[in-house]
Amino acid sequence: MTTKYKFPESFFWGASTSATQSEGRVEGDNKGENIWDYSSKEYNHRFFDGVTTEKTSLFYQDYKEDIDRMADIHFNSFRTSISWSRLIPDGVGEINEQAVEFYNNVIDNLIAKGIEPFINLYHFDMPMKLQEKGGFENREIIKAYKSYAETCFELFGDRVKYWFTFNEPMIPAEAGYLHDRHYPYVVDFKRAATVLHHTILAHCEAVDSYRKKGLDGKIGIIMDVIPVYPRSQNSADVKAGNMADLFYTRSLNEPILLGKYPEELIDILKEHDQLPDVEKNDLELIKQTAVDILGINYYKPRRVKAKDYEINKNGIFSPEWFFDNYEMPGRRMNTSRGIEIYPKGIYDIAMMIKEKYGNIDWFVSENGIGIQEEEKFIENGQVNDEYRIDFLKEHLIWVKKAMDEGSNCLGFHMWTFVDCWSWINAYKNRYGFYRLDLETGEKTLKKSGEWFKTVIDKNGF
Ligand code: BGP
Repeated sequence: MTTKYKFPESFFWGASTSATQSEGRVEGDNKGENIWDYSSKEYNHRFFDGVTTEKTSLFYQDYKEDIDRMADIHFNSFRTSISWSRLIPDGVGEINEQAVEFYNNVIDNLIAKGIEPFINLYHFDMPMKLQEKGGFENREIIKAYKSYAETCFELFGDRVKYWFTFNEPMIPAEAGYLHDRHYPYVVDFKRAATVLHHTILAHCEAVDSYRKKGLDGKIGIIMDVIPVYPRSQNSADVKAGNMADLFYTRSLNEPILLGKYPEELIDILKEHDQLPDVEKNDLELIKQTAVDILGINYYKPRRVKAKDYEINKNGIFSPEWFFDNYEMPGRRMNTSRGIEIYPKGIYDIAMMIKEKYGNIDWFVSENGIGIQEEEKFIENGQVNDEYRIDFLKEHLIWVKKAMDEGSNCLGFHMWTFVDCWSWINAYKNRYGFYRLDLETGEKTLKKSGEWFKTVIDKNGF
């Protein structure tokens, strides 16, 4: 069969996961608690079927076999994160030697199998001890994060060549401090803005530390640079779209990728008394910091319309004062996850990166489809997930088109490798190339995993 969509020889193929979602905990591992260990226990009703972080996918104990499983389907790269609270149980201070050994083993095993480790430092998982002191709301966190990042560079920087400071830094601010989805379940825009500002500064400090160490590798960040689609070209809809873009995308992309907060945002926040405290050197630091590589997580587009009703502006300030989310009639849905499927979005992102953000090197760091009750699709012991193959094909075709038009896309990582635990949804929706049997811990390759192997072998399909 001919390969219609051919990717470059050097293309990164693999999958991504995160520490908290995959490692699990075993007795005596000396891991410190993080906000997910805590909230999945204390706010158990908020998690699907009440599943906590205790057992998540068992990567801590199965890492050797799991890396063999990756090699079996010919991955040449894999992203996971380091768990801050595993490495430094109190967030600052003493290092957990068992964690050092674990991460060394993971990195060494990956390299031995020809799989490039992509290591992320923070995937939503604040150590509980630091959350108790205010987490990202407390400016002190910048120092703590910088020191944690430096510890990681020192311990693993000789072998890890691709580092990432944060995964989707907007989420902890937005879900944890504005929309009541993640712990600490605060609803307060100014506090969310403070969290975001401190996160950006922590990112800048870590990049700076990495550069100063003169290590031979690249450092970047993983974000969702979501394209916004207004309902229509009516000026009210377009304006609503611009506001959604300003608050949820440009507020983060521009400081990280252009070195500057958007002026319009500052003006609006000033007008509504929502500006976080900004110290003298903060803006200079943001201006000086540039990344080498960008990871893009893409799941869904953002559709927006003008507000149906004027709202009472005496309440808690919110970006949703300026727009309504829009459910486009006839949109194609992933009903398990309740989100729209729109493969062209990945192409639009690539073009946005090309046009607005200097065509920086990037890769798809997450893309995938979560399906509830996936056991329904088991045939002869294997999940026959044709829908996942179709989903990946469609997205890859758009990635390829963007590359043909000059986008510097370096690879594609599927979310995820083995079905993993998720924030809020726990094990409700399955995303993996391998199915995890929650009862037995057994991991079996799905049809999509077999298909992905053929794609890697041919560098295309
Ligand atoms: C991304 C996160 C991942 C993963 C994924 C799927 O935003 O970076 O950690 O969870 O979404 O999300 P969910 O499992 O909630 O459907």
